[in-house]
Amino acid sequence: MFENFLNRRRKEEEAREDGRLPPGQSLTQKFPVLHYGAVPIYNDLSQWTFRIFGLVEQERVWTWEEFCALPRTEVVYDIHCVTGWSKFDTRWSGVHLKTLIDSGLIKLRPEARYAIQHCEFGYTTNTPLEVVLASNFLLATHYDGAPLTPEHGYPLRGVMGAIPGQRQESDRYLWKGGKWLRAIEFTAEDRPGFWEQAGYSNTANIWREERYWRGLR
Ligand SMILES: Nc1nc2c(c(=O)[nH]1)N[C@H]1C(S)=C(S)[C@@H](COP(=O)(O)O)O[C@H]1N2
Ligand SMILES: [Mo]
Repeated sequence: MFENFLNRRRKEEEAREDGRLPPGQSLTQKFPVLHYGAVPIYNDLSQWTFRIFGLVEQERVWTWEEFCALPRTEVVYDIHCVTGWSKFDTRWSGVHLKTLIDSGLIKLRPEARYAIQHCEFGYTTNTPLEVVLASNFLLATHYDGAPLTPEHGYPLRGVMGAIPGQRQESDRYLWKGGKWLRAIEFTAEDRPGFWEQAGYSNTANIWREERYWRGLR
C-alpha cells in the first residue's frame, strides 16, 4: 500500500520534471467520471445522428452507421481535468475533424472561427476553430479498444487531450471535449459553453493553468 503511494509520488515527480505534468495537476491511475447531470442511456442508435452545421457550405447529418464508416484514427493522449487529476497514455479511436475537412467531407465557410460542441441535455463547450482541428482533439467512439461506456460518453464524445511529450498551443483541459456529442456548430463569434458560463476559463490552456474565468478583459 505505502509502497504504491511512494511509487506514484515518484512517477509524479518524474513527470513534472519531464515537463509532462502541467502545473497544479496530480497523476491518477483510475479513470474518474466527471460531468454535470444525468447519463443518457441509448437502447439503440437507430434515431441517433451526428450533425455538422453553422458556417459550412453544406450541412451534414450522419447516422451512426454512416459515422462509423468515416476515416478513423487511433491516438494516445494524456488527459487533464481542471479539478486536478491527470491520466497518462489513454488510448482512443475515432475520427479527426481535420481529416473530414482535408477529405472535403466538411467544407467550412471562410467566416468560421469558432467551434461549438453540442451534447445531450444542452451541454455545450466552445473553442477556437484551430483547437478542434489540431491533432489533440478527437471525435472518439472507443476507449482502450472497446466502445465507450455510458458514463464516459457512449456512443460519441469529443476528447481533448495532450500528445505525450509534445506541448501544443492547442492543449486544453478535458472539459473542452463534450461527452454524448450530437453536433458541432461553426460560428464567427465565440459563445461560452456550460462550464465556461459557470466560471471556468474560456481559453483553458493547461500549460498556462487557465482554470477560472478572471473577469472581462
Ligand atoms: N456532456 C458533457 N460532457 C462533459 C462534461 C459534462 O458535464 N457534460 N464534463 C467535462 C469534464 S469537466 C471532464 S473532466 C470530462 C470528463 O470525462 P470522463 O468522465 O470520461 O473522465 O468530460 C467533459 N465533458
Ligand atoms: Mo473536468
